[in-house]
Amino acid sequence: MMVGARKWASRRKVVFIGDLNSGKTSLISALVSADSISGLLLPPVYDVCTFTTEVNRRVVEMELWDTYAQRYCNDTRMIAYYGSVVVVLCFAIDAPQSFRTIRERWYPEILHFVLGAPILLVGCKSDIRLLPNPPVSPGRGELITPNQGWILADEVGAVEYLECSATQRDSIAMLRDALGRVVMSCGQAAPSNRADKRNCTIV
Ligand SMILES: Nc1nc2c(ncn2[C@@H]2O[C@H](COP(=O)(O)OP(=O)(O)OP(=O)(O)O)[C@@H](O)[C@H]2O)c(=O)[nH]1
Ligand SMILES: [Mg+2]
Repeated sequence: MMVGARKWASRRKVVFIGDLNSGKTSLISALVSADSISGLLLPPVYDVCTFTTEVNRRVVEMELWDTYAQRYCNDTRMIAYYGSVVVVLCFAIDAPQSFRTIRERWYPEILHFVLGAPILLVGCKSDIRLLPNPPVSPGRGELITPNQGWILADEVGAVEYLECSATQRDSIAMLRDALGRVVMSCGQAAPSNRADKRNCTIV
């Protein structure tokens, strides 16, 4: 379909995965809201929302699927995985446990359910790095460094690694552009058991 000089590409599914409190919902809220978000972010009203961006004058429409880490939500997460063409894998830079879980839980799960979907690795809550005395909760340890993020991105074969702040909207535009490019480079929603591996081209 053509609208003016812009072409519309069909809607594609993107799933957001990561630990409890890693910042998935806030990231989605920041992506879909035009204005800056300050203070506490609202809990999700919808678990799926549509989001439109433009890449090379092509309108890319996505379905952003929010998920929950809890075991009792495994079934609904499976539904979210089904047919997703891109995975946004989130951890919070102030929660090393959420970083470790990427390796131990989320990456194996992704390989199992959406093998071949490109991964965007996102270090959420990057604003915390800029605080004079970053609050490190008991048992949490040090903040995750950008270098650690890049190493993990390499390990999981992520096509991009970004650090974002949903509250400050830092790098949200970069995430939107990266998502648009990656989604655009992928084919139509595919069945979750497809065997081809990372066959997308980044445009
Ligand atoms: N400082 C800071 N806090 C954030 C940011 N994004 C989210 N938070 C806070 O982190 C907490 C968790 O954020 P959510 O977006 O609900 O995280 P989630 O991954 O959706 O959590 P679950 O749905 O419970 O799995 C909330 O208290 C947010 O206000 C951010 O960019 N910076
Ligand atoms: Mg959430």
